[in-house]
Amino acid sequence: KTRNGDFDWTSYHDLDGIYAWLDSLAEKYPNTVSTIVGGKTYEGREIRGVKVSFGPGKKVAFIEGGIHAREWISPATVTYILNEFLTSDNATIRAVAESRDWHFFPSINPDGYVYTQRDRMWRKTRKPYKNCYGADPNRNWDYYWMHGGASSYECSETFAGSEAFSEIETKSLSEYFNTIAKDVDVYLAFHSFSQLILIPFGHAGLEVPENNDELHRIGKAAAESLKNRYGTQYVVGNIPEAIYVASGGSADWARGVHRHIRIAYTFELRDTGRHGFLLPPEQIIPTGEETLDAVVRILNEVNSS
Ligand code: ING
Ligand code: ZN
Repeated sequence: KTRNGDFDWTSYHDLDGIYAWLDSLAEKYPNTVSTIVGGKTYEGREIRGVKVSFGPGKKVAFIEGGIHAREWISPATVTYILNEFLTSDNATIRAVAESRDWHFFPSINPDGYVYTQRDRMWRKTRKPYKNCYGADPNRNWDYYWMHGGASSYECSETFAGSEAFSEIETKSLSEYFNTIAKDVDVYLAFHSFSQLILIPFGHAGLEVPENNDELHRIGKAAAESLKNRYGTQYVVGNIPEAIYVASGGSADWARGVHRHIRIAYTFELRDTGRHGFLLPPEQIIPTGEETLDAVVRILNEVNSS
């Protein structure tokens, strides 16, 4: 679908537009969708999401987007997938949607996202530090915090924060996550750009998860399904080999602290640099379609193994 009510995937939406659409889903699908607050921000906003549940007794898949403010294709893709799970009549998509409870948080750095309306290339949070604003919320989670690929200088784009969970956004969202973690078995984070499916862990020292082989196998299957749609090529690998050493990421924390969460990936969506963070809005729907194919494949692989 390209439209659901007042919302579509032919242009990028601001935070108020996304939040209003989440509210409209809870009204439109009252038996299936409820709005949830996953945390709060430095400037006093809520980190808002929706829970999608087609019935009791399901494991939970957790989906986050927008941790980096300028990566606009991430919230757009997360809302696209959410919409398909609610509206698709494709039997495979329906079965995957109904195989889990879903927690969708399209924009987990709302202050930063709002700020990108004025400063399009903003990445970090908006908490003021001594000389500069903001920490990198994907260097701020409390698992091997500051163990490589992160900066202690507050003006750096990868400033890890003054301590682990120094940012209210990561601290409050992690506390929310801890309340549901026992039921979670899949964690997916969405970034852009580079066309990668990243496997934990990112810190220095090349620790790999106990199920590294499984994560590579499922990741490659997801990349194959994604490519089958429009030919878009993704590379699959552990974070340090596929991109760079980077510690304090959200999916590493979910996988590393909650060891029963065996399936955790970070996607780097389109493209490979031609447009970079400024991906044209004409690419939102194709990116949504192919990424949905990958997510459906991941869940199908997990559900059948
Ligand atoms: N890339 C990610 C970043 O935070 C990453 C790569 C993913 C690092 C997962 C650590 C963990 O730097 C972008 N583009 O943000
Ligand atoms: Zn990012």
